[in-house]
Amino acid sequence: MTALSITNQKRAYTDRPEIEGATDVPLFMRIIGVIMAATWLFSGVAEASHLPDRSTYSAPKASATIRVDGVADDAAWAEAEWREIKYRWLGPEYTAEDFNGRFKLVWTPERIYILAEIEDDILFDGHRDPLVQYWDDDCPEIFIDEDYSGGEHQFNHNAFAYHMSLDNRAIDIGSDGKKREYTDHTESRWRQQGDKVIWEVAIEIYDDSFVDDSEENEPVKLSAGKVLGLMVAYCDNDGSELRENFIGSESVPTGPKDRGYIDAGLFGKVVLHE
Ligand SMILES: [Ca+2]
Ligand SMILES: [Ca+2]
Ligand SMILES: [Ca+2]
Ligand SMILES: [Ca+2]
Repeated sequence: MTALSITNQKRAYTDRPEIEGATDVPLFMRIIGVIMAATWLFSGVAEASHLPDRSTYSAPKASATIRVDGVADDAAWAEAEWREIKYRWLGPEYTAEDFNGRFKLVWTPERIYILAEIEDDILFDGHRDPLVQYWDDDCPEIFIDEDYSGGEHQFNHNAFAYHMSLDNRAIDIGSDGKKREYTDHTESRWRQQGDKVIWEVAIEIYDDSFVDDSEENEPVKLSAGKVLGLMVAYCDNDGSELRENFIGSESVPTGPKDRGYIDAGLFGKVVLHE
């Protein structure tokens, strides 16, 4: 579809703990992940269900159909506000040319729709298999907590962390601790427009009763007044073994900044309105 700049350059970054994605990860590392989450969930710092100063996003109902095609000319997008992806969770300072991103959100009773506008100097897919180190390839990450409950969600479906791969699949960790595709929850298309990547994703919303491999799962019907937890982030890699930056739409004032895949208490609040 587009020219992906794939390089063989492999630089070892050792300053970031990599426990995301549990398959192939030793048991003790998984236990460390759970202890980390428990520590933050039950420490005095995070007594409430969410960290302080979460953003609130008022999402309008789409007045017309959105075509998920990586082209942002759908009338419904004009009704929604931009929200910046600006908090540096991992990696060194970066330039606006290296990464700049923002998103907006609208909804229908069936799905939420996210439009992300991303500037990234090099698009990189170093691990062609979408289940291998998916967070270390260029990858928008969409975190959704159906009921804005907050809380731990690493190996359960209290919340989802959809990692959108460059081939438009959605990956997260299942309740068995293994990496899985949740592509059937989503519809994803992106295209380059000048120096920007326009990425449209439609997502069906599942609640915490979701069971992996069950035929019985039904997405939640959305309506005005509903409150969800949400953040959008971007894993930026420009040719390294591990991602170089991880940048999100919510601040993380305390604790490990990359723990959104464990702790739904970081998520912002989305309120659906007519
Ligand atoms: Ca479109
Ligand atoms: Ca970049
Ligand atoms: Ca929840
Ligand atoms: Ca990149």
